[in-house]
Amino acid sequence: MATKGVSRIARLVVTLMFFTTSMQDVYSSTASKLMSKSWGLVGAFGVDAPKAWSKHRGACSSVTVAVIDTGVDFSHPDLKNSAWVNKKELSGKSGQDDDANGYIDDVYGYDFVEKTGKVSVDEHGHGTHIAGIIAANSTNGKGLKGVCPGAKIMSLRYHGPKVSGAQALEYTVKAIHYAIKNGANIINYSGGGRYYSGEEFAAMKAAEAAGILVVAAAGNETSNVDKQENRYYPASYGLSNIISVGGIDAKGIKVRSSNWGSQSVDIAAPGKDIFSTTTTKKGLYEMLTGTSQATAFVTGAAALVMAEDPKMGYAKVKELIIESGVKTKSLSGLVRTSSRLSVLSVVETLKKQNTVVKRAVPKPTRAAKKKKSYERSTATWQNHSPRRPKPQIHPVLNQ
Ligand SMILES: [Ca+2]
Repeated sequence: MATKGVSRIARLVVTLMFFTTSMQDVYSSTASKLMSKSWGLVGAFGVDAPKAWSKHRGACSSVTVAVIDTGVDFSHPDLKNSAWVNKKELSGKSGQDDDANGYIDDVYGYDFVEKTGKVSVDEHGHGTHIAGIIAANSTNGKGLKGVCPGAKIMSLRYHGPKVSGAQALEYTVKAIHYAIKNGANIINYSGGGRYYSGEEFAAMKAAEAAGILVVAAAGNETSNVDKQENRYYPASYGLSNIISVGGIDAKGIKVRSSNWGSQSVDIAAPGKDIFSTTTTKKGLYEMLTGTSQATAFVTGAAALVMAEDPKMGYAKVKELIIESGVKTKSLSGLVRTSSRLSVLSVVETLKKQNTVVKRAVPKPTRAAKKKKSYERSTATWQNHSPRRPKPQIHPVLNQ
Protein backbone atom coordinates (compact mmCIF):
# COMPACT_ATOMS: atom_id res chain seq x y z
CA MET A 1 0.00 0.00 0.00
CA ALA A 2 1.03 3.62 -0.19
CA THR A 3 4.02 3.88 2.06
CA LYS A 4 7.34 5.64 1.90
CA GLY A 5 9.77 4.04 -0.50
CA VAL A 6 7.13 2.77 -2.88
CA SER A 7 8.17 2.95 -6.51
CA ARG A 8 7.31 6.23 -8.21
CA ILE A 9 5.50 4.40 -10.96
CA ALA A 10 3.07 2.69 -8.65
CA ARG A 11 -0.62 3.24 -9.20
CA LEU A 12 -1.95 3.78 -5.73
CA VAL A 13 -4.67 5.05 -3.57
CA VAL A 14 -3.12 8.19 -2.23
CA THR A 15 -3.89 8.26 1.44
CA LEU A 16 -0.68 8.16 3.44
CA MET A 17 -1.23 5.19 5.65
CA PHE A 18 1.54 6.04 8.06
CA PHE A 19 -0.59 8.88 9.36
CA THR A 20 -3.49 6.56 10.06
CA THR A 21 -5.00 6.62 13.51
CA SER A 22 -7.68 4.08 14.18
CA MET A 23 -10.63 5.37 16.16
CA GLN A 24 -12.13 2.38 17.92
CA ASP A 25 -15.26 2.42 20.03
CA VAL A 26 -16.41 5.94 19.28
CA TYR A 27 -19.75 4.88 17.90
CA SER A 28 -21.43 5.37 21.26
CA SER A 29 -20.58 9.08 21.13
CA THR A 30 -23.30 11.53 20.23
CA ALA A 31 -23.62 12.83 16.68
CA SER A 32 -22.48 16.29 17.72
CA LYS A 33 -19.36 14.88 19.34
CA LEU A 34 -18.59 12.95 16.20
CA MET A 35 -19.16 15.99 14.02
CA SER A 36 -16.84 18.03 16.21
CA LYS A 37 -14.08 15.51 15.46
CA SER A 38 -14.36 16.39 11.80
CA TRP A 39 -12.51 19.69 11.47
CA GLY A 40 -12.91 19.28 7.73
CA LEU A 41 -16.65 19.83 8.09
CA VAL A 42 -16.83 22.33 10.95
CA GLY A 43 -13.33 23.69 11.69
CA ALA A 44 -11.97 27.20 11.03
CA PHE A 45 -10.41 26.05 7.76
CA GLY A 46 -13.02 23.40 7.10
CA VAL A 47 -15.69 23.54 4.42
CA ASP A 48 -18.55 24.79 6.63
CA ALA A 49 -20.88 22.02 5.51
CA PRO A 50 -23.57 22.20 8.26
CA LYS A 51 -24.11 25.93 7.57
CA ALA A 52 -24.42 25.12 3.88
CA TRP A 53 -27.05 22.44 4.53
CA SER A 54 -29.35 24.98 6.16
CA LYS A 55 -29.35 27.00 2.93
CA HIS A 56 -29.44 24.08 0.52
CA ARG A 57 -32.44 22.89 -1.43
CA GLY A 58 -32.40 19.63 -3.31
CA ALA A 59 -32.02 15.96 -2.54
CA CYS A 60 -28.52 14.51 -2.46
CA SER A 61 -30.12 11.14 -3.21
CA SER A 62 -30.71 12.40 -6.77
CA VAL A 63 -26.96 12.46 -7.46
CA THR A 64 -24.90 9.37 -8.28
CA VAL A 65 -21.21 9.40 -7.40
CA ALA A 66 -18.93 6.66 -8.68
CA VAL A 67 -16.22 6.02 -6.11
CA ILE A 68 -13.40 4.21 -7.89
CA ASP A 69 -11.42 2.92 -4.94
CA THR A 70 -10.91 -0.06 -2.62
CA GLY A 71 -14.63 -0.83 -2.35
CA VAL A 72 -17.20 0.52 0.09
CA ASP A 73 -18.60 -1.18 3.18
CA PHE A 74 -22.30 -0.44 2.87
CA SER A 75 -23.02 -2.41 6.04
CA HIS A 76 -21.70 0.61 7.93
CA PRO A 77 -24.66 2.21 9.73
CA ASP A 78 -23.82 5.67 8.34
CA LEU A 79 -23.60 4.41 4.75
CA LYS A 80 -26.42 1.91 4.45
CA ASN A 81 -28.72 4.59 3.00
CA SER A 82 -26.05 5.97 0.67
CA ALA A 83 -25.65 3.08 -1.77
CA TRP A 84 -26.47 3.44 -5.44
CA VAL A 85 -28.73 0.55 -6.33
CA ASN A 86 -29.05 -1.05 -9.73
CA LYS A 87 -32.76 -1.83 -9.44
CA LYS A 88 -32.91 -4.29 -12.32
CA GLU A 89 -30.18 -6.36 -10.70
CA LEU A 90 -31.68 -6.03 -7.22
CA SER A 91 -34.98 -7.44 -8.41
CA GLY A 92 -33.39 -9.70 -11.01
CA LYS A 93 -32.22 -13.28 -10.95
CA SER A 94 -28.99 -14.28 -9.24
CA GLY A 95 -26.28 -15.23 -11.74
CA GLN A 96 -27.84 -13.26 -14.58
CA ASP A 97 -26.97 -9.93 -16.17
CA ASP A 98 -30.50 -8.61 -15.74
CA ASP A 99 -29.85 -5.14 -17.21
CA ALA A 100 -27.54 -6.40 -19.97
CA ASN A 101 -24.73 -4.02 -19.07
CA GLY A 102 -22.07 -6.72 -19.27
CA TYR A 103 -21.84 -7.40 -15.54
CA ILE A 104 -23.64 -10.07 -13.52
CA ASP A 105 -25.37 -9.19 -10.24
CA ASP A 106 -23.91 -5.68 -10.09
CA VAL A 107 -26.36 -4.38 -7.51
CA TYR A 108 -24.22 -1.66 -5.87
CA GLY A 109 -21.53 -1.27 -8.51
CA TYR A 110 -18.82 -3.76 -9.35
CA ASP A 111 -15.76 -5.27 -7.80
CA PHE A 112 -13.25 -5.46 -10.64
CA VAL A 113 -10.65 -7.07 -8.37
CA GLU A 114 -12.72 -10.10 -7.41
CA LYS A 115 -14.76 -9.86 -10.62
CA THR A 116 -18.05 -9.97 -8.81
CA GLY A 117 -21.03 -7.70 -8.43
CA LYS A 118 -22.48 -9.53 -5.46
CA VAL A 119 -20.61 -8.06 -2.53
CA SER A 120 -18.84 -4.78 -2.14
CA VAL A 121 -15.67 -5.66 -0.27
CA ASP A 122 -13.36 -3.09 1.28
CA GLU A 123 -10.42 -4.88 2.84
CA HIS A 124 -8.55 -1.62 3.27
CA GLY A 125 -11.02 0.97 4.54
CA HIS A 126 -9.91 3.69 2.14
CA GLY A 127 -12.96 3.57 -0.13
CA THR A 128 -15.34 3.50 2.85
CA HIS A 129 -13.54 6.56 4.25
CA ILE A 130 -13.94 8.42 0.97
CA ALA A 131 -17.61 7.42 0.66
CA GLY A 132 -18.24 8.71 4.19
CA ILE A 133 -16.73 12.14 3.49
CA ILE A 134 -18.94 12.44 0.42
CA ALA A 135 -22.22 10.92 1.49
CA ALA A 136 -22.42 9.51 5.05
CA ASN A 137 -25.97 9.91 6.25
CA SER A 138 -26.45 8.81 9.81
CA THR A 139 -30.13 8.73 10.62
CA ASN A 140 -29.92 7.41 14.17
CA GLY A 141 -28.48 10.54 15.75
CA LYS A 142 -25.23 8.81 16.64
CA GLY A 143 -23.12 8.82 13.53
CA LEU A 144 -21.57 11.06 10.92
CA LYS A 145 -22.82 12.95 7.92
CA GLY A 146 -20.84 13.61 4.78
CA VAL A 147 -20.78 16.78 2.69
CA CYS A 148 -23.81 15.66 0.65
CA PRO A 149 -25.63 13.28 3.01
CA GLY A 150 -27.31 10.42 1.22
CA ALA A 151 -25.77 10.98 -2.23
CA LYS A 152 -25.78 7.63 -4.01
CA ILE A 153 -22.38 5.95 -4.01
CA MET A 154 -21.66 3.56 -6.88
CA SER A 155 -18.81 1.44 -5.58
CA LEU A 156 -16.28 0.47 -8.25
CA ARG A 157 -13.38 -1.43 -6.74
CA TYR A 158 -10.08 -1.27 -8.58
CA HIS A 159 -7.60 -1.71 -5.76
CA GLY A 160 -6.75 -4.53 -3.39
CA PRO A 161 -3.78 -5.94 -1.50
CA LYS A 162 -2.75 -8.31 -4.29
CA VAL A 163 -3.49 -6.05 -7.25
CA SER A 164 -0.49 -5.06 -9.39
CA GLY A 165 -0.08 -1.53 -10.73
CA ALA A 166 -0.90 -2.72 -14.26
CA GLN A 167 -4.04 -4.46 -13.05
CA ALA A 168 -5.06 -1.39 -11.03
CA LEU A 169 -4.82 0.69 -14.19
CA GLU A 170 -6.78 -1.87 -16.20
CA TYR A 171 -9.53 -2.02 -13.57
CA THR A 172 -9.59 1.79 -13.35
CA VAL A 173 -10.29 2.07 -17.07
CA LYS A 174 -13.07 -0.53 -16.83
CA ALA A 175 -14.53 1.28 -13.83
CA ILE A 176 -14.61 4.62 -15.69
CA HIS A 177 -16.50 3.01 -18.56
CA TYR A 178 -18.88 1.36 -16.08
CA ALA A 179 -19.57 4.74 -14.46
CA ILE A 180 -20.33 6.25 -17.86
CA LYS A 181 -22.58 3.42 -18.95
CA ASN A 182 -24.55 3.27 -15.72
CA GLY A 183 -25.41 6.90 -15.15
CA ALA A 184 -22.88 8.36 -12.71
CA ASN A 185 -22.95 12.16 -12.42
CA ILE A 186 -19.54 12.43 -10.76
CA ILE A 187 -16.47 10.20 -10.56
CA ASN A 188 -14.30 10.44 -7.44
CA TYR A 189 -10.77 9.19 -8.09
CA SER A 190 -8.60 9.35 -4.97
CA GLY A 191 -5.68 7.60 -6.57
CA GLY A 192 -3.30 7.90 -9.45
CA GLY A 193 0.06 7.22 -10.93
CA ARG A 194 3.05 8.91 -12.56
CA TYR A 195 2.55 7.60 -16.07
CA TYR A 196 0.24 8.73 -18.82
CA SER A 197 -2.06 5.99 -20.06
CA GLY A 198 -3.68 6.25 -23.48
CA GLU A 199 -6.51 3.94 -22.38
CA GLU A 200 -7.19 5.95 -19.24
CA PHE A 201 -7.05 9.24 -21.13
CA ALA A 202 -9.55 7.90 -23.68
CA ALA A 203 -11.85 6.75 -20.87
CA MET A 204 -11.66 10.19 -19.25
CA LYS A 205 -12.41 11.81 -22.61
CA ALA A 206 -15.47 9.57 -22.90
CA ALA A 207 -16.55 10.67 -19.42
CA GLU A 208 -16.12 14.27 -20.53
CA ALA A 209 -18.28 13.62 -23.60
CA ALA A 210 -20.90 12.05 -21.35
CA GLY A 211 -20.96 15.17 -19.17
CA ILE A 212 -19.44 13.53 -16.10
CA LEU A 213 -17.39 15.58 -13.66
CA VAL A 214 -14.21 13.87 -12.44
CA VAL A 215 -12.68 14.94 -9.14
CA ALA A 216 -9.12 13.63 -8.84
CA ALA A 217 -6.37 13.74 -6.22
CA ALA A 218 -3.34 15.90 -6.96
CA GLY A 219 -1.24 13.20 -5.26
CA ASN A 220 0.92 12.91 -2.14
CA GLU A 221 4.43 13.06 -3.51
CA THR A 222 5.52 16.50 -2.32
CA SER A 223 5.96 17.55 -5.94
CA ASN A 224 5.17 20.47 -8.21
CA VAL A 225 2.88 18.81 -10.74
CA ASP A 226 3.13 21.79 -13.09
CA LYS A 227 6.43 20.23 -14.15
CA GLN A 228 6.19 17.70 -16.92
CA GLU A 229 8.30 15.16 -15.07
CA ASN A 230 6.04 15.32 -12.00
CA ARG A 231 2.64 14.92 -13.67
CA TYR A 232 0.21 12.77 -11.71
CA TYR A 233 -2.59 11.02 -13.58
CA PRO A 234 -5.54 11.17 -13.94
CA ALA A 235 -5.47 14.59 -12.23
CA SER A 236 -2.91 15.86 -14.77
CA TYR A 237 -4.75 14.95 -17.99
CA GLY A 238 -5.83 18.58 -18.26
CA LEU A 239 -9.38 17.76 -19.42
CA SER A 240 -12.21 20.24 -18.98
CA ASN A 241 -14.14 17.87 -16.70
CA ILE A 242 -11.33 17.14 -14.23
CA ILE A 243 -10.84 19.04 -10.97
CA SER A 244 -7.41 18.48 -9.42
CA VAL A 245 -7.42 18.76 -5.62
CA GLY A 246 -4.60 19.44 -3.14
CA GLY A 247 -4.75 18.99 0.64
CA ILE A 248 -4.59 21.41 3.58
CA ASP A 249 -4.39 20.92 7.33
CA ALA A 250 -6.61 22.36 10.06
CA LYS A 251 -4.67 25.65 9.95
CA GLY A 252 -5.12 26.10 6.22
CA ILE A 253 -1.52 25.16 5.41
CA LYS A 254 -0.79 22.81 2.53
CA VAL A 255 -0.24 19.28 3.82
CA ARG A 256 3.48 18.71 3.48
CA SER A 257 3.10 15.64 1.27
CA SER A 258 0.42 17.13 -0.98
CA ASN A 259 1.44 17.90 -4.53
CA TRP A 260 0.97 21.48 -5.67
CA GLY A 261 0.88 23.47 -8.89
CA SER A 262 -0.09 27.08 -9.48
CA GLN A 263 -1.28 26.13 -12.96
CA SER A 264 -2.60 22.63 -12.63
CA VAL A 265 -3.95 22.10 -9.10
CA ASP A 266 -7.40 23.71 -9.09
CA ILE A 267 -8.30 24.01 -5.41
CA ALA A 268 -7.32 22.80 -1.94
CA ALA A 269 -9.55 21.07 0.61
CA PRO A 270 -9.16 19.42 4.03
CA GLY A 271 -6.64 16.58 3.76
CA LYS A 272 -4.99 15.98 7.12
CA ASP A 273 -6.30 13.96 10.06
CA ILE A 274 -9.70 13.61 8.48
CA PHE A 275 -12.26 11.75 10.56
CA SER A 276 -14.62 9.55 8.57
CA THR A 277 -16.18 6.13 8.29
CA THR A 278 -14.16 2.97 7.84
CA THR A 279 -15.02 -0.68 7.50
CA THR A 280 -17.01 -2.17 10.34
CA LYS A 281 -14.14 -4.64 10.85
CA LYS A 282 -11.75 -1.81 11.67
CA GLY A 283 -14.04 -0.14 14.18
CA LEU A 284 -16.40 2.14 12.21
CA TYR A 285 -14.30 5.34 12.16
CA GLU A 286 -10.70 6.34 11.58
CA MET A 287 -8.56 9.32 10.75
CA LEU A 288 -6.68 9.38 7.47
CA THR A 289 -4.44 11.93 5.79
CA GLY A 290 -3.94 12.63 2.10
CA THR A 291 -5.20 14.33 -1.03
CA SER A 292 -7.60 11.37 -1.24
CA GLN A 293 -9.63 12.93 1.53
CA ALA A 294 -9.40 16.45 0.07
CA THR A 295 -10.74 15.08 -3.21
CA ALA A 296 -13.79 13.61 -1.50
CA PHE A 297 -14.70 16.97 0.07
CA VAL A 298 -14.77 18.57 -3.39
CA THR A 299 -16.81 15.67 -4.76
CA GLY A 300 -19.36 16.21 -1.97
CA ALA A 301 -19.58 19.90 -2.86
CA ALA A 302 -20.17 19.05 -6.52
CA ALA A 303 -22.92 16.63 -5.51
CA LEU A 304 -24.62 19.37 -3.48
CA VAL A 305 -24.58 21.68 -6.49
CA MET A 306 -25.99 19.01 -8.80
CA ALA A 307 -28.69 18.13 -6.25
CA GLU A 308 -29.90 21.72 -6.21
CA ASP A 309 -29.42 22.44 -9.90
CA PRO A 310 -29.55 19.15 -11.84
CA LYS A 311 -29.34 20.90 -15.20
CA MET A 312 -26.02 22.59 -14.50
CA GLY A 313 -23.32 21.08 -16.70
CA TYR A 314 -19.97 19.88 -15.35
CA ALA A 315 -18.12 22.94 -16.62
CA LYS A 316 -20.35 25.30 -14.66
CA VAL A 317 -20.18 23.11 -11.56
CA LYS A 318 -16.39 23.11 -11.79
CA GLU A 319 -16.28 26.85 -12.27
CA LEU A 320 -18.66 27.48 -9.38
CA ILE A 321 -16.67 25.35 -6.94
CA ILE A 322 -13.32 26.85 -7.87
CA GLU A 323 -14.42 30.47 -8.17
CA SER A 324 -16.30 30.45 -4.86
CA GLY A 325 -13.28 29.13 -2.96
CA VAL A 326 -11.89 31.18 -0.10
CA LYS A 327 -8.66 32.96 -1.02
CA THR A 328 -6.03 31.77 1.39
CA LYS A 329 -2.65 33.46 1.68
CA SER A 330 -0.78 30.27 2.51
CA LEU A 331 -1.93 28.72 -0.78
CA SER A 332 -0.54 31.49 -2.96
CA GLY A 333 1.64 29.98 -5.70
CA LEU A 334 0.57 26.47 -4.76
CA VAL A 335 -2.98 26.28 -6.10
CA ARG A 336 -4.31 27.89 -9.29
CA THR A 337 -6.73 30.24 -7.55
CA SER A 338 -4.93 30.33 -4.16
CA SER A 339 -8.21 29.07 -2.77
CA ARG A 340 -9.58 26.42 -0.48
CA LEU A 341 -12.99 24.82 -0.71
CA SER A 342 -15.92 26.38 1.13
CA VAL A 343 -19.13 24.41 0.69
CA LEU A 344 -21.03 27.27 2.33
CA SER A 345 -19.65 29.72 -0.22
CA VAL A 346 -20.47 27.32 -3.06
CA VAL A 347 -24.11 27.06 -1.97
CA GLU A 348 -24.44 30.81 -1.34
CA THR A 349 -22.94 31.63 -4.74
CA LEU A 350 -25.26 29.14 -6.42
CA LYS A 351 -28.25 30.77 -4.74
CA LYS A 352 -27.18 34.25 -5.89
CA GLN A 353 -26.64 33.05 -9.45
CA ASN A 354 -30.04 31.39 -9.62
CA THR A 355 -31.73 34.49 -8.22
CA VAL A 356 -30.03 36.71 -10.80
CA VAL A 357 -30.95 34.33 -13.62
CA LYS A 358 -34.58 34.24 -12.51
CA ARG A 359 -34.79 38.04 -12.46
CA ALA A 360 -32.89 38.51 -15.68
CA VAL A 361 -34.90 36.18 -17.88
CA PRO A 362 -38.22 37.70 -18.97
CA LYS A 363 -41.19 35.51 -19.73
CA PRO A 364 -41.04 34.41 -23.39
CA THR A 365 -43.63 35.92 -25.68
CA ARG A 366 -45.95 33.71 -27.73
CA ALA A 367 -43.89 34.48 -30.85
CA ALA A 368 -40.66 33.62 -29.10
CA LYS A 369 -42.07 30.31 -27.95
CA LYS A 370 -42.68 29.35 -31.58
CA LYS A 371 -39.06 29.95 -32.50
CA LYS A 372 -36.83 26.97 -32.39
CA SER A 373 -34.69 27.18 -29.26
CA TYR A 374 -31.01 26.55 -29.28
CA GLU A 375 -28.31 26.28 -26.69
CA ARG A 376 -25.00 28.01 -26.60
CA SER A 377 -22.13 26.20 -25.05
CA THR A 378 -21.24 27.55 -21.65
CA ALA A 379 -17.95 25.74 -21.41
CA THR A 380 -15.32 28.17 -20.29
CA TRP A 381 -12.55 25.81 -19.42
CA GLN A 382 -9.57 25.43 -21.61
CA ASN A 383 -9.44 22.01 -23.12
CA HIS A 384 -5.77 21.20 -23.10
CA SER A 385 -4.51 18.85 -25.69
CA PRO A 386 -2.65 15.99 -24.08
CA ARG A 387 1.06 16.33 -23.85
CA ARG A 388 3.09 14.03 -25.97
CA PRO A 389 2.38 10.70 -24.38
CA LYS A 390 5.15 8.84 -22.68
CA PRO A 391 5.55 5.19 -23.63
CA GLN A 392 2.68 3.33 -22.07
CA ILE A 393 4.54 1.52 -19.37
CA HIS A 394 1.83 0.27 -17.11
CA PRO A 395 2.65 0.92 -13.53
CA VAL A 396 3.70 -1.89 -11.26
CA LEU A 397 2.94 -1.84 -7.59
CA ASN A 398 6.04 -2.56 -5.55
CA GLN A 399 5.11 -3.59 -2.07
CA1 LIG B 1 -25.78 -6.19 -14.94
